Amino acid sequence: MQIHILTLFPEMFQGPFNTGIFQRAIDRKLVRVSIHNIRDYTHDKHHTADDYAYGGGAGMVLKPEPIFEAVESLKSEIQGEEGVGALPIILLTPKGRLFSQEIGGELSKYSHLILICGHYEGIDERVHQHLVTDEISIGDYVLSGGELAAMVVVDAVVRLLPGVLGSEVSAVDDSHATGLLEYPQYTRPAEYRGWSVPEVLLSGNHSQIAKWRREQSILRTLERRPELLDKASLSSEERKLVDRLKGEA
Ligand code: 6GU
Repeated sequence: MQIHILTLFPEMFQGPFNTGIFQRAIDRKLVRVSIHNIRDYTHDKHHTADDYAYGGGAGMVLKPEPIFEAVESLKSEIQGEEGVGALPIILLTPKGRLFSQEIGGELSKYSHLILICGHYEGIDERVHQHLVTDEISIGDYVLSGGELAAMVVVDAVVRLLPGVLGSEVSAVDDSHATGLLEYPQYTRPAEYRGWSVPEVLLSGNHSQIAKWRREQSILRTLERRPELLDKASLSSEERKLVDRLKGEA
């Protein structure tokens, strides 16, 4: 997958993509991330990317021209390559649809993504109306710009690309992959400061372990994020368990 990020602050992207799982994915050529400075697509000598809002009010608005030109230039470059299908052009903005594991999964299917980092003050409406194909927010709070949100989305998507994680199963049990929060994990020592690892995990009984983990996922989800249970796929027995526990609470 090739990911293009358009931003006014390219320096913010030093670091997150140069560590751990991400760096390994880049080294193995499973993903390429290119950062583009929106200012490089301006034509005046001050490289002006924003301007006053028509109608007045505080805050500057990102101008449409450099963003259109940057995206169009990338688009023609990308569409010259072979085997390119639909090309999502995604604006990161608190006005977007709420990002989720499911949306991460959808995005992981594309060969290319273009992400545009918006700014809190705003972006000219013609970009929303006539350029982007999708708008994403990462939560109900306001960040100063879309950069951190773009990093969040890219991280969540890259983990899902085939071959990125050590073993294919690692992503399967992740919190949210199943629609439930993940079960508790333990490693050695079996007892630490008097706190023991649950007996069943030491038993070697794989079906009992799987059953315990599944229950723990359900319990933890019920405790912390009960609304997730409405959408999770549960067996009829698990449904009954949830209804019983809800009744007790
Ligand atoms: Cl995508 N951008 C900004 N500026 N703030 C946000 C956001 C995005 N998602 C949540 N808050």
